[in-house]
Amino acid sequence: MNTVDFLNSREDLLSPGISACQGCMAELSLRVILKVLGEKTVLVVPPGCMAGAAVGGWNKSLGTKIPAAMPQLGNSASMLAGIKAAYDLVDPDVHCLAYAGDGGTADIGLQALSAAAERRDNIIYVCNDNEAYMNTGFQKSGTTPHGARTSTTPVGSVGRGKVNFKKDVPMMMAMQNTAYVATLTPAYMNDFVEKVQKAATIKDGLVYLHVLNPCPTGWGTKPENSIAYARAAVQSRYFLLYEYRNYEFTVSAPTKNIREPKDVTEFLQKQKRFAHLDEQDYEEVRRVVNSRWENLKKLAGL
Ligand SMILES: Cc1ncc(C[n+]2csc(CCOP(=O)(O)OP(=O)(O)O)c2C)c(N)n1
Ligand SMILES: [Mg+2]
Repeated sequence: MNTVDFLNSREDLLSPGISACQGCMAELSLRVILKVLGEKTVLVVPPGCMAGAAVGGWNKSLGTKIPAAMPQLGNSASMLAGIKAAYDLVDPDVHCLAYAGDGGTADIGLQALSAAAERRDNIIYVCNDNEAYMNTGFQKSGTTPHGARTSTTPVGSVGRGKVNFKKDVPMMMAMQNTAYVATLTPAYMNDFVEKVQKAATIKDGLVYLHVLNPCPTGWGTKPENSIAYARAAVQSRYFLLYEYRNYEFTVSAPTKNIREPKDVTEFLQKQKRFAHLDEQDYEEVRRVVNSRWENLKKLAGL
């Protein structure tokens, strides 16, 4: 069955319509993940866009058809590990899923996440990376890229966007031998669905899925172009698609099959958060993108 038919055959477990911003890829990604994992899933979503828009729900009812709860911003992994321990007593096949933002993952929730991976708690932890604290008004996070304008890394007489570079959380998780790590984005839906399907089969520890989800509101892009930005991120090697399991890295087909990578400007140029960047900045981004790709090739033995 092809991916479209497969997804159409699965029950939609998220509130109908779109309750987030137009063009929000975080909502699409969560919808697909829930379709793949199915109704025997328990969800936690810490404060952030998806807790507010999709899961917290309206009129005192949940926005999901499955049990969902909101942990604190920093403790999703530890709270979910406790939920999983309780479910293991009644039904070990229940998927325990966290869908956390990049701020809740790369910054404030990192200790809880790393500890759960080290304990090999059998939970599925998804980082919805929209590259800033979006729900509270575009503040910089650890995964905000170099140069990006946010409300805490302004552009003008006081600065030129974020000075430091993006924290590479999936690589950190691989380096601590997390049971399964994958990077994914909804622009490559076959790859996306395959990785979530694989995540559902992992029984020996924590699954960490890092999803790049363009955010039109925070990035200053048109809602109808979100998928195009996600595709440009992959095609320029700004965002590398790969998997890690048992000390082995595998570069995923959409990244592996790139013959002529697009220039990073394909990804950066029409985003308002990068509007102030000049050729020297682009060159710096190219240098980092290239180093990360060379590093991944070595790890994957390419
Ligand atoms: C300890 C703590 N600090 C700050 C907040 C306020 N807060 C709520 S949502 C949010 C943004 C979270 O950003 P991210 O995790 O990237 O998720 P996004 O909003 O981008 O989906 C913040 C800072 C909070 N809830 N708890
Ligand atoms: Mg975010």
